[in-house]
Amino acid sequence: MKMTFRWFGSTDDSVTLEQIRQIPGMTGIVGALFDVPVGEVWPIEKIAKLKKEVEDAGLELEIIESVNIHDDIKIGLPTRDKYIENYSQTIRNLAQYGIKVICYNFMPVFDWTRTNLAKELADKSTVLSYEQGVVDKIDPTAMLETFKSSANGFSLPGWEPERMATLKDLFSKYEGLTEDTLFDNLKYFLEGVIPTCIECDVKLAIHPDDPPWPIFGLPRIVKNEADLERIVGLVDSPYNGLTLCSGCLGANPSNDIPKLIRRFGAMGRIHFAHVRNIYIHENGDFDESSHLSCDGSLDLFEIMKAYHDIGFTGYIRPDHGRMIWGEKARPGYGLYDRALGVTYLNGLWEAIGKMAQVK
Ligand SMILES: [Mn+2]
Repeated sequence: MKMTFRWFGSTDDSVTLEQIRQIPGMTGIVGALFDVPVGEVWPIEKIAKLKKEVEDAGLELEIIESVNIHDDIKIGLPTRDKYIENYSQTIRNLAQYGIKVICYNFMPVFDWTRTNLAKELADKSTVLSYEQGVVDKIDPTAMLETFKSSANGFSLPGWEPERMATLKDLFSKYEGLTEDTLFDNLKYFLEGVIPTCIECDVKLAIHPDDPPWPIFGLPRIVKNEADLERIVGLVDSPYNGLTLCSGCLGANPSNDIPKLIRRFGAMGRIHFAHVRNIYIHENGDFDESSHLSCDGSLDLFEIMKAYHDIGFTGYIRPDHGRMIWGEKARPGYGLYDRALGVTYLNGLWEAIGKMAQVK
């Protein structure tokens, strides 16, 4: 595996490349261009600048999270062909600079949803949390306001103000869209871009829905094993792959994460691993916990063992962390707790590897 760390760029991240470089075992950055509007081609010059910046810091830039999909593609509007062509051109541009994997999601309107970005735990650390009762009652616009006021001044990927300004309009465009139509639209998108992926040797890796069930009446199609199976079958190519996010899929206790890793890993379809833990309450609400198995509901040892057993050589990142030690950062994306997560995952990996040799 290649240990990586998500970074939002020199102007919009409290964490520096130098700090990331000093985390033991760190090899690369999970980067993106956050100032290119969704649907537009990522310009060569901006990609080149990011690549140089990361490499000058002694790190690699081989994976992008995310190149977002324009809503017209997800809705299936006639204008989608133009956006699919733009996406293909972005793939070509990224390939020129050594990008190997592109993470994306296919969630209507919202990339991810939480009801509290700073829930205080018993140890006074704060975490992102989700309460279904709040989502059931709240208007999405009101949720956006809550997010803005508790994001410590940082932008939140997927909740960009420009896009959210048209929230009502977006919701009306998605009206009547079913899971089946969304699958059809994903297939249309994949059939459009996978030939370019093959030509450029860039693998796509779809991120699961967060949380993995429908919210605000919008359909979701990356929720469970059956969905993942359907997705990898839409275009039968290793370039049509997955980002296996343990914290997202794991929010539904019937998703057996180690089983999913073994199954789709054996098919060579997992290109990116997001590994984090969550604590699921009795009513199904959840908090993002520390990575340690005993702090959450997921067994991180079993998850890392599954990756080890499939001989995983792809990219991995600690995903989110708690806010600890007085750090002020983008919620979920501070330095300290994610660095602790990396060290824990590396520790599990080393132990599992050595134990396997003893046998
Ligand atoms: Mn994730």
